[in-house]
Amino acid sequence: MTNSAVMVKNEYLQEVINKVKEKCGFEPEFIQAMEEVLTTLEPVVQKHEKEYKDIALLERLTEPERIISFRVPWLDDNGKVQVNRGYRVQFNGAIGPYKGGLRFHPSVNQSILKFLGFEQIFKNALTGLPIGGGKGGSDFDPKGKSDNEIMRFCQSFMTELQKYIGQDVDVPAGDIGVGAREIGYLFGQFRKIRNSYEAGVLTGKGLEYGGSLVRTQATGYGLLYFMREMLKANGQNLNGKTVIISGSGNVAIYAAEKAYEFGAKVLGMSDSNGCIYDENGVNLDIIKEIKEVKRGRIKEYLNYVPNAIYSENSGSVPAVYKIKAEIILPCATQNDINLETAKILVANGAIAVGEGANMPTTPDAVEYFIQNKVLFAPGKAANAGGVATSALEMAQNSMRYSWNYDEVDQKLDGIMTNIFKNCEKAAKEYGYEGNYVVGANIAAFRKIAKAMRAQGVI
Ligand code: NDP
Ligand code: 2IT
Repeated sequence: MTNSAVMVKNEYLQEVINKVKEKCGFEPEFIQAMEEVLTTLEPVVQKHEKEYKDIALLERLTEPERIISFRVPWLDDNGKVQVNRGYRVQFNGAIGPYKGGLRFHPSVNQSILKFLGFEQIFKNALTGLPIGGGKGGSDFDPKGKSDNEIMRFCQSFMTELQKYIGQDVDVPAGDIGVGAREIGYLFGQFRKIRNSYEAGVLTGKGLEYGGSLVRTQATGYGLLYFMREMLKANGQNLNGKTVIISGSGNVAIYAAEKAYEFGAKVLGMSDSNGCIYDENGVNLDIIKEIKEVKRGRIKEYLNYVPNAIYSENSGSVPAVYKIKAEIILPCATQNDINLETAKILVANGAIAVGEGANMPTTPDAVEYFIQNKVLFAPGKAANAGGVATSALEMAQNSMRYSWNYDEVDQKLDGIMTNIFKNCEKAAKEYGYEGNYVVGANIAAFRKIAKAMRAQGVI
């Protein structure tokens, strides 16, 4: 059902998949995300085929409303002009203003941003909040750049982006390589150019200038709230479980924090170079010091805990996934867990996988987990806590008021619990009990399809 090689029987659906593949042949990540979603929608499309076909619903759903691409020139510290490419993919605004993060990473291209924007439509629908789907970013590499270089880049990026965004139009936030520092510089430039304090134009802001409590923690905490519900529904819990987490950025750190709160033990974390293994449980204060304060490499953990083990990545299985654990939380990037890795994880006794990252598991690996009865929490549901809390930040900005920590955290917990219940229910309704991949896609799609149909052919 989730394997992209599987042909669907419904002719309309297959025709749309084929057309998108033909048109977007050079966008492998987008095709992967599109095919993963569309193949799971077959039971719904089968039921409403004529209705959807008449209004070209799937054709419109797979075509972004707008893609903006622009030049980003900036001066480095040596006075040399550098040029990057910026993007914003405004994929679908049927449910609310386009909403989704900005990614700054050298790998960024249109395919990656279309995959992320497409996923975001569904994720945002699942939150139950009024936000459409979008994503943006740049091939800019923040690694090794000075604070001033980051600021000049963000200012140049926003000088162009500000033409296309607004609190009722499109609301960017962070993603890989974009955190509180970058959002601050982006917001400052937006405010200077527009001469207007439109706090709701960006989320993930600092608490002093319109940010929301819990937004920093939200994706990681939300992932664990979803995991708690998924385990509970299957007669399990997190207490005493061993955990491995890929990544050591925003999502990974706060996933680890909540995992500890729920009584689990994090044995390993990673960055793009390699992983650390600490049999006593990874010390998060040290990880925060290395990553949030020093912006260093995870290998530096050994300077603090000499008994820990560092393994450099090599080959097609990232080192962190060779650590034996029960709960697997991929919180780094896409296509991190392939079939080979999935087989190792299952052989090592994994009981559940929770995608903190977007599309970290390849389709054949997802299939393998599900076949082997490993509980699988798909990213568009399990990592929706970040964008949900962004929507709560927008709500607070509109009210010109802020909720306290417990209020936001309780709302986040409620939203994640609800998302789990909706995925569980939709899966069951269509005969896929326990398959939260199918459940998430169908629950989200039904809402988007209704909103699109109601608004006519636009
Ligand atoms: P960060 O930039 O804070 O951290 C990214 C982490 O992933 C770093 O540890 C990075 O290591 C690691 N990584 C490993 N391989 C790669 C690679 N090839 N490309 C990029 N990073 C890599 O990002 P976030 O924690 O915000 O994002 C992590 C994932 O979670 C992404 O998939 C993102 O789309 C998703 N996500 C984020 C949300 C948010 O609110 N921030 C919300 C929902 C999903 P290194 O430092 O070596 O590059
Ligand atoms: O992938 C994601 O959901 C994010 N990077 C967060 C987006 C947001 O608008 O908070």
